[in-house]
Amino acid sequence: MDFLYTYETLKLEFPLVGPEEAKFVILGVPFDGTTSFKPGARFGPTLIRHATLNLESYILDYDVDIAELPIADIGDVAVVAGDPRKTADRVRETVEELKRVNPGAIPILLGGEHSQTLGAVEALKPASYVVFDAHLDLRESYEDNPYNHACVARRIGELGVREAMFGIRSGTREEVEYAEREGIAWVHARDYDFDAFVELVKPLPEPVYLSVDIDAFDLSLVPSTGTPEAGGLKFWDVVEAVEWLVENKRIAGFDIMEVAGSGLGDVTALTAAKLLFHFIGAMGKRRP
Ligand SMILES: [Mn+2]
Repeated sequence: MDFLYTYETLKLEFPLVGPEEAKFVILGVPFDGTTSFKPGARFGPTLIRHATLNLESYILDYDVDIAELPIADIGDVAVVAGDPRKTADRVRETVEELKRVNPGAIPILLGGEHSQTLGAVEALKPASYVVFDAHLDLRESYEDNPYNHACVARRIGELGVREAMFGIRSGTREEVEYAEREGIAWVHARDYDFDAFVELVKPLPEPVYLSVDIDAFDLSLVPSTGTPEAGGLKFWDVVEAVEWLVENKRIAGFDIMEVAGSGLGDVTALTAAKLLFHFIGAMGKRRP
């Protein structure tokens, strides 16, 4: 099938199926129009796909070969340069198109600015939003734009979606007060552990949209990202949380965002690719 706003690009190298029959559908969002600090997120989707060439499709942790799972790659969204709202509209329409032909598909966004998660959440209407991020992203507006990457969690909360955030180590006093007023739960990266994750996520209503802003990880794992912050999470901490989530909650969609970089073999993209394979592998292992 053809999507209105996507185009062909580098794809995962193992056998893929069409979006109509896929369980997992990859969509690149090469947008970095409101990046505040370090540019390059427009290269994230391509760099992540390229980084997967370095990985075995067999995930030995789970005894699952993800090359045997029905995965589609529908290419990248044609972005509207500099306009996060119009680009997120295209993400929303693409995900809506996908869900019309294949309601059971799980969209997986590879980004690209975190602002674009909003489009997928609008399309999927999940009950809850679980996010790993260094930043609260709860600003009303930033640089005169309410659809700036620094506002994405605020916009998602306004849709009536319950939110829980992990790996946080950056925000303004206003954002902290807003979270408290609205009952938005968040865990500082310094206080993060598996028990804290399960305690907050267990009561959340399903389905859950899971978003990983790659800057949640420690800087050593993700040097190329739009707004890097020292003091982040370990790789296996996030994988363990993802495993619990896919085992215990219905998943509406997943994304890995804010991967930047300028060259093949980028460390940040390698971290993202490994996480991508673990998400799909853990989903594949999950009991039906
Ligand atoms: Mn962030």
